[in-house]
Amino acid sequence: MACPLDQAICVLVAVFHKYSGKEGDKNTLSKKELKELIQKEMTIGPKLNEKEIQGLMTDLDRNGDQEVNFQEYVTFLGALAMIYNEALAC
Ligand SMILES: [Ca+2]
Ligand SMILES: [Ca+2]
Repeated sequence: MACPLDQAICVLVAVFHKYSGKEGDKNTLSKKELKELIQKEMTIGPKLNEKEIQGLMTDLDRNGDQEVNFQEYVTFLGALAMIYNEALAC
């Protein structure tokens, strides 16, 4: 039986690669790929406008190469985990 945490991490990795391989570098998310990932895989996705997605991209792209690599994606997930933790903690 798969362990929940292992499974969750596998999902995080699989989602990244599901979108990163669509165009350009297979191991990084272009702005278009990131946008698609956010819109299709997150509840909040459809609520974000173009400007907010652009802002998110700028925040995530720490090394400024216009692509979100796996390390930058993990930083994003870490920030999300912090938000979820605050939202769920009573
Ligand atoms: Ca790509
Ligand atoms: Ca980058």
